[in-house]
Amino acid sequence: MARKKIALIGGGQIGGVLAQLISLKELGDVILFDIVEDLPQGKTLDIAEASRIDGFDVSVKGTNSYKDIEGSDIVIITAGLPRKPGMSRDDLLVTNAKIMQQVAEGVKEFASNAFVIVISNPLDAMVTLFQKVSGIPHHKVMGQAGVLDSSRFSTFIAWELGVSVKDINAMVLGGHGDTMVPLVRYANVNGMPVMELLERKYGDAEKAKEVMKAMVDRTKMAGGEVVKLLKTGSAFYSPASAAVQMTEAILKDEKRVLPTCAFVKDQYGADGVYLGVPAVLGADGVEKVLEISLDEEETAALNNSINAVTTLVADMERLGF
Ligand code: A3D
Repeated sequence: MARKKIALIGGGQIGGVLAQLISLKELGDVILFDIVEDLPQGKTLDIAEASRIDGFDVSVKGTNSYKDIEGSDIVIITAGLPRKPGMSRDDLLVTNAKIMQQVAEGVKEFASNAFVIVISNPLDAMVTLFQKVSGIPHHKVMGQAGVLDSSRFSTFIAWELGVSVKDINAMVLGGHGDTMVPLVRYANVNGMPVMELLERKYGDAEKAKEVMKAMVDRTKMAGGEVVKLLKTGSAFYSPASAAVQMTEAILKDEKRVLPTCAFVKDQYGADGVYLGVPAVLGADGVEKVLEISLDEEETAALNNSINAVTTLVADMERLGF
């Protein structure tokens, strides 16, 4: 079987970690594209020179030419500016939309058969724009946000309960912004509801709710917390890990159920929009969106998030994108 080819568009912080992780896991040959001359070549040379030490054997190369992404099986896009302290993801809209248009043209020309995972912010709008410009079918174009947001939520729960993060199952739905919806009721530790464990820990239902609310709020603001500490950019290790998990699910036809920014048709009260939902990822990309029942509060929160996403996409369209 021919080796898979994975193109990374954007050779900045996330792009570099993606190239290293994909090489370490030998998921395929890596081509790292950036408009900055020599940057992707330098990063990939550095990574390749660790291959003897880490024991991986794939081709990992940098380029400034879209021609080199030809025949890619998967394209992961991180091109675009990250946030600086005090900025919201939506503040990046105009700058990153211009970049995304160029990227979509490049991918359309040279890798239109690829599956595409967008990471650039504002995520939901960038996925929508990429799909519109590239014309690649909806089930092959998706965004990474929910895997990371869910991992952040899971990490906070694990710390709070003093148990292994490996046993936490917690999911975040909706758009990748302040309106995201961490699903508290479904969060569990190997099947045991997190809320019950918190109530037992504190012997007080109100206190348990307070502690959970703090974790939910921290999850929603987790990207900003990292931006504030880094001062010069945003999270990059964890978004790269998240996109690699999605890549692996597709390349290995794993049928993983991962919160994905997927095109939703008449589900969760949304129709014809990209939104964070539980999706089955396999050899056909987004193979299915799984729908679960939401209570009144969860439905209201998700509707609020759908509104935020549709408003942002409408703003983007009004600006001519
Ligand atoms: P950064 O380190 O600045 O890398 C971005 C790269 O894009 C730079 O190397 C630029 O040279 C390159 N670039 C700029 N214009 C173009 C272009 N036209 N074509 C190709 N490449 C170009 O940023 P980063 O890697 O830290 O973050 C990348 C993006 O991911 C930003 O938009 C972030 O906001 C976003 N992000 C998303 C998440 C999610 O979970 C969705 C998390 C963290 C960051």
